[in-house]
Amino acid sequence: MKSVKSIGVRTGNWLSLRQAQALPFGSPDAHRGLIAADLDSDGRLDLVVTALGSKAEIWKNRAGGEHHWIAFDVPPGAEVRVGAQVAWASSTAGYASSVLAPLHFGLGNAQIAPPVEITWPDRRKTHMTGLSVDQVVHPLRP
Ligand SMILES: [Ca+2]
Repeated sequence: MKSVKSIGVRTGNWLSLRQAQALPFGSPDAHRGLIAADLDSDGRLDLVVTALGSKAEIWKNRAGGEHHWIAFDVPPGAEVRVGAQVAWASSTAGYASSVLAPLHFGLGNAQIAPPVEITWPDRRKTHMTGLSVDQVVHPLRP
């Protein structure tokens, strides 16, 4: 039997199940696993979720706006800093969840990505500046 009492929303607040039913996610479920990835290469992260006793679901991100992004195709163990944002390439992201490469960074209205620092698994570093937005970067190891 599924038991869902609340749901987390983007603002970091929790909604009651009754409030959550008004959101455009369909019926509430006891979701456990999650993968965030840009499945259709439109620059918006989509979600694949699993639920107890149910089939996996794909939640396509249909958010509007003209926000920019940049992504880096790096191996597990690499760390990427884009301005003040940092992300680590890993194949796991918590209980029953995973991460798909590339690492994705939101850039808001920026027309050029902030300075980038990549720390490779062997601790060598690569620095990049002036990168165009809305692209997947395939950096070469030093
Ligand atoms: Ca997408």
